Amino acid sequence: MLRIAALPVAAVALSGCTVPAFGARPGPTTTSKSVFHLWQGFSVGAMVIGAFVVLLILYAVLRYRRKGDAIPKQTQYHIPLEMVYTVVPILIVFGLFAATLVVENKEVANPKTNVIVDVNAFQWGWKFSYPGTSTVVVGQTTENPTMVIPVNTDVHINLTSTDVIHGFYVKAFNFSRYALPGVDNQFTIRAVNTGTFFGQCTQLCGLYHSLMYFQVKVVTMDQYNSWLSNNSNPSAAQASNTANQQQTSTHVPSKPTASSGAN
Ligand SMILES: [Cu+2]
Repeated sequence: MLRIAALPVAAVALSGCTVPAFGARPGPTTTSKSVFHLWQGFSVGAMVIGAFVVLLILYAVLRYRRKGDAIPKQTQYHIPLEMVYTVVPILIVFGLFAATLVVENKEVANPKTNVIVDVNAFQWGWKFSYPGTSTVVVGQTTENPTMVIPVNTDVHINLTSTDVIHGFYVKAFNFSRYALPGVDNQFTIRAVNTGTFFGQCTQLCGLYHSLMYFQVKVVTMDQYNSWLSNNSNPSAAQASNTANQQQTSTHVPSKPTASSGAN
């Protein structure tokens, strides 16, 4: 019985790519792929158990359907069977818990790296600054600022908020974190595919929350380095730092091309 239950789990572990996606996507980062495989494992497990339960129900319905008025033999207190149906679900829950723990530990691991991005959320936009350089990208609402990061490299993110709670969410990364005022939320992303990925604020944070977009662009290390030097702007970095300190909730974008269907 346990061996049968272990089969689909082994199938997922050994050949994650041939198992159906169940509506999710592997995404471009190491952790997005882990989350995806966890989702596949949960889905396969749920389907196996669901099928098992349906078969048992069908068996009971057909085998013990009413045949005359005699009450069939009543049985209870089958201790071994009761132990099995208590212990097996507990083992399954432990298995799901352990698999989740492994993936979550990957998500919160912060390996040492030289690539650091300070991500600051504010009403209603994002500021991406690269410590040790004078490169700063700021954009609000429809300006859609872009965070550029190198591929196959651990990128350490320091996530903060200037005013209220925001949510840093990149759908393709299968990842979301709060940006909290007064809290430095740290995490590490390691993208293994290049590309441009859509991100947005996921915490209702005020008037133009629905326009609080950004992009993450994953490029090669060479492209990243040349982008950094091309966008280095000491005076802008200085100005942006000062501006950031002065940002208030009255900072309203000049042209909010609001489309209510945008979000
Ligand atoms: Cu927000």
